[in-house]
Amino acid sequence: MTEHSTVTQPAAKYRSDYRSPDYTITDIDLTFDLHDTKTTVVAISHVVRLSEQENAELVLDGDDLTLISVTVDGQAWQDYHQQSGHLTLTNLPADFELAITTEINPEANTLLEGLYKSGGGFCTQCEAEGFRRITFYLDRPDVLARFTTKIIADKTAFPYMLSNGNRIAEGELDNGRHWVQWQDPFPKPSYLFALVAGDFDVLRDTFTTMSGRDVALEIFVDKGNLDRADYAMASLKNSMKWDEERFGLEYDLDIYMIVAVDFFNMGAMENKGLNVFNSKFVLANPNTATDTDYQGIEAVIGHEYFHNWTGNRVTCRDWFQLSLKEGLTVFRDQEFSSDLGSRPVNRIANVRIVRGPQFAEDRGPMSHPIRPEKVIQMNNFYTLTVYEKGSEVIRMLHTLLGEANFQAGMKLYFDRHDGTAATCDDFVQAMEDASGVDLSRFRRWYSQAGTPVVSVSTEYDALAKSYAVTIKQQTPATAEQVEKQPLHIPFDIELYNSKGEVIALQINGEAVHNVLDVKEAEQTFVFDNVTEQPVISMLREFSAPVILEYDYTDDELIFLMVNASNEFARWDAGQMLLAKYIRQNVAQVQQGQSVTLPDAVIDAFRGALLDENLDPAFIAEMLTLPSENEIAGWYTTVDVDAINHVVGAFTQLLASEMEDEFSAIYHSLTQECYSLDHAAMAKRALRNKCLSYLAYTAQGNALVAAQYKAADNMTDTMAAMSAANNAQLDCRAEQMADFSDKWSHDGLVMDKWFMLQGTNPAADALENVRNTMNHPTFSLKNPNRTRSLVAGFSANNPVHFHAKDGSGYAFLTEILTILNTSNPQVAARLIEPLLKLRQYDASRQQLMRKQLEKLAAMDNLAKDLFEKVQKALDQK
Ligand code: B3K
Ligand code: ZN
Repeated sequence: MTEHSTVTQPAAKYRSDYRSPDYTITDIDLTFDLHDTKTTVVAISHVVRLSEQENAELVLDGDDLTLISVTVDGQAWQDYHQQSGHLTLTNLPADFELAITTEINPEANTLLEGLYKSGGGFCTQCEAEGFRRITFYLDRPDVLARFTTKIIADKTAFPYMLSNGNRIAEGELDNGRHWVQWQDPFPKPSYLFALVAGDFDVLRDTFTTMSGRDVALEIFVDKGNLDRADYAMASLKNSMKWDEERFGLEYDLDIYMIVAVDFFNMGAMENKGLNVFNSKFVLANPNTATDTDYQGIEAVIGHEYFHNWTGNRVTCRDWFQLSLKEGLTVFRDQEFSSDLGSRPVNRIANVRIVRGPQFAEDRGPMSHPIRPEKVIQMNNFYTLTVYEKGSEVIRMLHTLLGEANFQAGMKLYFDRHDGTAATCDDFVQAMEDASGVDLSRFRRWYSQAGTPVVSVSTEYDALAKSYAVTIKQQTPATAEQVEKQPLHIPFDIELYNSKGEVIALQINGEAVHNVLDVKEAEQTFVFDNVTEQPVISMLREFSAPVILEYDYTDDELIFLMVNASNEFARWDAGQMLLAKYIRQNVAQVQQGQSVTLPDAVIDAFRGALLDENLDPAFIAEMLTLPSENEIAGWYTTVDVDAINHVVGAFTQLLASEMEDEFSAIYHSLTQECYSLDHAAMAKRALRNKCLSYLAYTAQGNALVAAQYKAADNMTDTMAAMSAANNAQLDCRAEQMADFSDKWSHDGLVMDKWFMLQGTNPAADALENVRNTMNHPTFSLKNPNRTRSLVAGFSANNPVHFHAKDGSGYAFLTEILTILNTSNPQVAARLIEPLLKLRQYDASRQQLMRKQLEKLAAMDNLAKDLFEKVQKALDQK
């Protein structure tokens, strides 16, 4: 850690302080002479003054750099000074060539930001502000330059040397080194720069675009991993085709490269023409990857590809606008997965994330609008709010405008902003102008933080044959924003008669759309010609990221589970029914009473399990209880033990009451041969869901042990291991030992095993986690390993993380103290569960506070942690 990345009182930046730059850089020519510990970077930029002030200073960003020389128009330049992350040049001409030579140490770069070593190779990560760790530069997204990059390295160790754009020249040097030069014709901000050098196996293919151009596709993986790259390649081709068909968007370079690396702080990075990926989102074959892994690969490959238009061709003016590219690109990747696979199952998975961790973020000290107002460390704002809620905001626009108007808005957005750095307002304006839909109140979604609560009451008037629906909205105060205003909420409803038929909606005799425009704090809609008391389905498709409150009877929910016209609404009714009884039983358990569930509720789930008209993957979702973390979010003060007890008891109750059905379906879904199509995945999903319940019955151990032994794919292997882990079956120990023997050489596969250790429900879970840190495959230097084991425990094992003696909190703090120096970005992710102290009882709060104060007292606390620790400690 250097003085540049740790500061005691880091400064905040505010969205309202945006100023256009005084200078811009139109072209940059980079030369990298790569060496592990001393890489020389020569950056020759064409700088143009934009400011009218002739004496404007040029303030370049730079972190952790050794400055060797500065010249202006070929002359050594003396008028500069270097200070806390900046190189400031003065007395400059209006238009000049700036040459800067710096030295960096990639091997010592454990932050994995800037240029670093991953395994034997070099790679870069520049978003958000990593380019300043490579050279002094205007490291802000509204400075767009054409990049030319020359790379020099040892020929044997680094046969492949890659950068953005097209390869324009290459050659040999006499000292065993070689060079290559790349040119990217598209002006781009520095965060999209990438460089990779190493020795790889390469999977090659081509894609012919809609206008008939051939694009070379290349996926670079570690040697020996070629048999794990096919699915990524297929996903890439599917993405390219889908973006042409659904959005009319064609790829623009002649080559698209993806490099898989083992050391990476997040999922992947959309660098122009040269994506760098966490190997987790590239490498898969049936022996190493589960169906969930495959789905993740498809989504992330799609996501990064879609950024080429939403992010790269049109980028962000400043980092406060991050959701402009991320919310929109998440929306696009969700649509991609939904168009290729099951729309309801994808929607359910996405909604679980919003209702679980995103709503939790809204309640916590880091709560912020999708377009934040104040930032200390930008990397801290790559959040579920910016990404997932950001995508929900785009989805609401799509719901309000419809596909045709939405696509017209996209087209107008590209017509206006292609090749530039834009704002969220620019995007909404294009949508408004193209559709004619008034979005004035809708814009508040960009500036207001928190989760709105929508409470509904209904009244049926048999005499007037009218049905009144009163909708109230209110957003509770959040950490840094107390005042809230009503939002424009698209509220999708349907009414059913007792036969389960849809009642056409009309108001004053006129047909109305099923998406109601809710804009006021309170609004009543009176539907007429309703000839019997209807059952209402609301917030269909989760049409807005809000909490719905309505007093449904059990009968109504059971009715909707069977009769709602779309699968999402049927699932949601099931979830509401479960929620009702989970809440009731948590209260019972707190009173020392036992857990009960009415037969009618069990029968409703039995009905879903046995419904042959339903997609098996959807049935598996119906039978999935909300997570303990999601349930925790329903309470002001969370009782982790009672919640855990109720979830466990419900699982056992459903298992024993429905054992015969689970068993019959489990055996009927045995697959003769493994395949990766959606139908086969769906069957595995339901079969393994049955196993997860059967694990709690008398036949559990035998069944789970047999599945582990017979499994010919990682999905079935992991399903058996998770079942054994969750139900603490006798076969667990043997399976864990066998798996570790078999896969210790492969960190990516072992992550699944580390995750099981982290989430182990056993009483001695923490001791096991500590022992597991000594496993030869484990390393705190690797973000994937760290997340699997440590976050497996701290984020996904609430009962043990929140142990009453505070041991879980103390453990996390030990890890954070180490990562604070080596990789603060990963530390800042891991600290999340500790920030939510306000949601726990007084004694736990005190223990959590003690750990946060310990961190706050560190004299080298990284600004990544500083920002979060301070917010948590400040929260009222
Ligand atoms: N844009 C990157 C995320 C960069 C995170 C920087 N800390 C990946 C993505 O969202 O596609
Ligand atoms: Zn993204």
